[in-house]
Amino acid sequence: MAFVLYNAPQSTCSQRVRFVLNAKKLPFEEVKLDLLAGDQLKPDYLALNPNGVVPTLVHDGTVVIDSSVIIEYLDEVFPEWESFTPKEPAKRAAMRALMRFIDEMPAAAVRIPTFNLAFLPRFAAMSEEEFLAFAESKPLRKEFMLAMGRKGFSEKEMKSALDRLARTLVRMEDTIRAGGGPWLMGARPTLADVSVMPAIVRMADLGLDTMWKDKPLIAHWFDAIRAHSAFKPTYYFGSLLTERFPHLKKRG
Ligand SMILES: N[C@@H](CCC(=O)N[C@@H](CS)C(=O)NCC(=O)O)C(=O)O
Repeated sequence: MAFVLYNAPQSTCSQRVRFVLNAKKLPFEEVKLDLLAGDQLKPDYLALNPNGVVPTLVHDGTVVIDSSVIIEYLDEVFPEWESFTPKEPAKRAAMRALMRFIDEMPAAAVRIPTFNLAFLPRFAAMSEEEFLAFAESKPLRKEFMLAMGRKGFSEKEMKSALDRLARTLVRMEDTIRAGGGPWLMGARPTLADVSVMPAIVRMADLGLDTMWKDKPLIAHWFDAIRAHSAFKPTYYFGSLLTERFPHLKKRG
């Protein structure tokens, strides 16, 4: 049994997969791609993942793409050590509904402050032609890059992304309360917790953790996920933006 994970240390989608592999104590070879250099757009990688994004998992020759699909696959094939999927179909459906919400809302919204605050200097340093060619070569993220441009997302777009993150926190707090906590669906973590984890970690990394200062259930949830044995090996040094981009630290 062999796993190869094509990913990037700081990639939120990759962090979901590393967390589940670590929780299940499944050893994996990690191939680290430099996303700002465009490793994800090279022909060899596009042959594995035509979306030109990370992560991609290769399990004994089987290629699985998309982080939500990968973590469901791992939990189905290896329920050992810790299973992150409830047994009852109704609860499974509720978990999957949360995962879709998370992919659509916080996972997408958190990219806006991430790119504006962390990655923009890299793009601002490119010529307009270089930048347009880079954007053009992205199968999934071309429009996102063009909307951002070399000057970054507008204040209006930043505000709207922060509003979507704020609405996610309300949904999270309500969901934890309804299930009795400390996790989204009650006493055990599920794939929904794993799905939302990187967006919440990213918010804290960008100094946005003040957004849940009046939400003790989220603070408690955050403590619980950070205390999970899979957390530390997932967030090895270089996984946080503040560890990779010194200009973010200077912001305080
Ligand atoms: N739905 C996909 C999204 C993957 C995705 O957006 N990956 C980002 C990193 S978190 C990426 O590879 N970005 C590269 C790029 O924008 O060119 C998944 O969950 O796997």
